Amino acid sequence: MAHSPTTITITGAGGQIGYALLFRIAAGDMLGPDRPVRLRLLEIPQGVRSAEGAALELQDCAFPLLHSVDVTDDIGRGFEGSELALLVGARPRTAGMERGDLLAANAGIFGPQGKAIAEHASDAVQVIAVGNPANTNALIARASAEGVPADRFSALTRLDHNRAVGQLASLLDASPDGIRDIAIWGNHSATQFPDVSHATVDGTPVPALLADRMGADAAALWLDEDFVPRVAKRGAEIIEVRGSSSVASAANGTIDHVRDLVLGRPAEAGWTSAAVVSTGQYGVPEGLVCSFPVRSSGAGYEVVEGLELDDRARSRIDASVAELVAERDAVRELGIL
Ligand code: NAX
Repeated sequence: MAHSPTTITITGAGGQIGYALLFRIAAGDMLGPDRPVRLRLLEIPQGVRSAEGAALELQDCAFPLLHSVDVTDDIGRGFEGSELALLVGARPRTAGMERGDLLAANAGIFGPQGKAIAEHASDAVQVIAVGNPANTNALIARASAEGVPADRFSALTRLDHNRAVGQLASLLDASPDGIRDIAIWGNHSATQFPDVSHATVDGTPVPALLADRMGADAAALWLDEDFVPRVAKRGAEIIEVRGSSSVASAANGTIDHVRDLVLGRPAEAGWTSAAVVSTGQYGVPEGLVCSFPVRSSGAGYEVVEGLELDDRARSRIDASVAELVAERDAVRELGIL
């Protein structure tokens, strides 16, 4: 039976990531070749022309799956009937801006969007925060979306996950396909912990592979001083080399995140990573939007539980979670939560 069109809202659709995302969604890369899409591009007035330009180009692609495109700066209309709300537009940090200022500016975006989602979106809506600070923006949207269940909110750490897979594939001369069970823990920030302690390459444990290749001490050093900071600070590296921030890879991570969330991820593909609302797993305070290793059978992400964490992992995860707690507390101090 033919699927009816899925209604997808993309905020910040006139921006860079929006431009990389829209064409892949319309081509069927996100929901597959049998699901038509109805796109709602939500912008602020200054971004509407750019989104309208993208809409013209979408028309020029004549994508068979593209049911319709609606560009608006009306928040209620933007989320009307939305089944997938991709919250990409955000207020970037500018020179001299303190964390509190950044959180307050983004609360002014993600709070009203959460409320509009509760009022206008489909009962089945899934909300994905991409705009930074992504974890706390998801927390703010959730707090403002009365009646929408917590498990409908997630934030993007799939780009970090893919970056970790890419780094390991390159070092070990392996195909990314053969790499399983990497995990990104914590915040989508420089404090995140990319964890390979449970990972395998073509079935062989990564810690053993690294120790064989460089010796156990050198492997531990490589992980702490090369791999972890390289993945965690990859965004800054891209800016330095490319002269502007990650765009195509961020759009690709978003596509991967939503596809696995909605269509499920084959068990043989192993885990992936996503920031979801904690229910207290691994001691992460309830309600924080924290990145965990996750699985999906197509009805949302489930945290992979019961993994053993050594002292190194525990202290790195605790440090990133402490940053999430500080962000949440700063938002509370502003009277937003
Ligand atoms: P751009 O500045 O190119 O685009 C942002 C767009 O959002 C603009 O068109 C702007 O008009 C629009 N916008 C601002 N406020 C809005 C509102 N209230 N409603 C609707 N639209 C609004 O940024 P871009 O490069 O596209 O990045 C978007 C966000 O993604 C940024 O916050 C960025 O930091 C974040 N990223 C998140 C990543 C992740 O892995 N979670 C990685 C990539 C990226 O850094």
